[in-house]
Amino acid sequence: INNLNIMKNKEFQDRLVALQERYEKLINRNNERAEIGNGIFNRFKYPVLTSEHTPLHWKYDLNPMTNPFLMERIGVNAVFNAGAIKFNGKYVMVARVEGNDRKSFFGIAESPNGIDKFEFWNRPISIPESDVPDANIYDMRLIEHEDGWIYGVFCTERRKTDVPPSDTSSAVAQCGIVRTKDLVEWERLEDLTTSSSQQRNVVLHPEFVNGKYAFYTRPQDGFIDPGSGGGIAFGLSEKINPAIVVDQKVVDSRIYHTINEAKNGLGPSPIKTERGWLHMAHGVRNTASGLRYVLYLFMTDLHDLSKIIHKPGGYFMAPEGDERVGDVSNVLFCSGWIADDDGSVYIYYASSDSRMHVATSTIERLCDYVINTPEDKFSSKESVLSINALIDANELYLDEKNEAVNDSIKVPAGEFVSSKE
Ligand code: M1P
Repeated sequence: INNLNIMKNKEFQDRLVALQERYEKLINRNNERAEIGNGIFNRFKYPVLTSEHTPLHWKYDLNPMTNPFLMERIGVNAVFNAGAIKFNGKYVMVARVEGNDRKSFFGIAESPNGIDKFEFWNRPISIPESDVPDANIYDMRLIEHEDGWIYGVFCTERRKTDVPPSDTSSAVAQCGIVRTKDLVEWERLEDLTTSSSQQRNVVLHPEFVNGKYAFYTRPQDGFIDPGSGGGIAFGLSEKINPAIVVDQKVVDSRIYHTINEAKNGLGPSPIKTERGWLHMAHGVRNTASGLRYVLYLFMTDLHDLSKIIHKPGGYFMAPEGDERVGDVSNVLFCSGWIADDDGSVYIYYASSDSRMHVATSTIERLCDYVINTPEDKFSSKESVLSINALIDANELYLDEKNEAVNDSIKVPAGEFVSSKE
């Protein structure tokens, strides 16, 4: 028995050392820019948060007496759809952590530089419940509001009550709201009230609008299917607790034969720029291999938040390579970005409901992209016209073999040629 115990203890110790080494290596790995990119943003080689980034003490009973084989007792399936904020000089994500039991919860991870070395805080967040307990909570957007609070708006999912017992999958999604000053103590407010039976992808605007709290909503009839609803909407609430949006005005609707034909939803809270409010959203279309989620950008008017002033055609970012595969394949989803003081933008996006990545850009580049990318004009003929207009404009910069000439003499000195405004 003694020998057996010694062997078990050795197995435990060896496994512990191996697990710790693997974890430390992962946490301390340097990230690298992935490729030459498209000039709009840069991808990075490694995901920034995965299930492997969750601390060992969340998953393993570390007592050799009660867990002699050092088995994983609680599994973490995925880490994705994170909200993001710069807090105390650190790049912080509040990630959706999903256990093997399919329940999601929130975990805070921070990095010194925004691109690697993300490490989870000691414990997941304990979100207080409201009067009706949540079955599942996920996809928190973080908003530093001008009222002085940091808000977390998230989806709270509960089982539908008016269905027969045999229906074990119908659910209701609504918007839960919490607030904090330190990311440690979280106060739960009443859920957002709207007239919609289903509400996901709700975002709070960071500033007051006419002295009121402003929300972006996504009214839907069904849990997954938008039905007659869908589209990113905008509405005001007198108070934050309770927050009640009576009128939801659709700002960006679903459109036939576009990237958001099936549905869409706002991503993180918008970024204020000199040109307008910059928004990131996801657009969904149906395909023979299932739903495809891509990311797109648009800009709203500084003074009329419900008015889109620029909307590039097509997607900003779509799943690529390994990003295409995961629990729900062919999905990119973004609910967090950080605009840094130097104009850099860190875009935290999830791939295929499995892991988090970062892409970097700048406010200047994103505004240039949003303002100067041709709009979707809804037909193949118009797309060809856009390409021909670009070719015509490029003639000055092509040689007789139609190859680009790198001739600075042809660019008038001091003229910024890429902006049409
Ligand atoms: O599985 C893809 C995404 O599906 C939902 O988003 P939406 O309501 O826009 O369809 C959410 O469950 C989201 O978490 C998930 O990533």
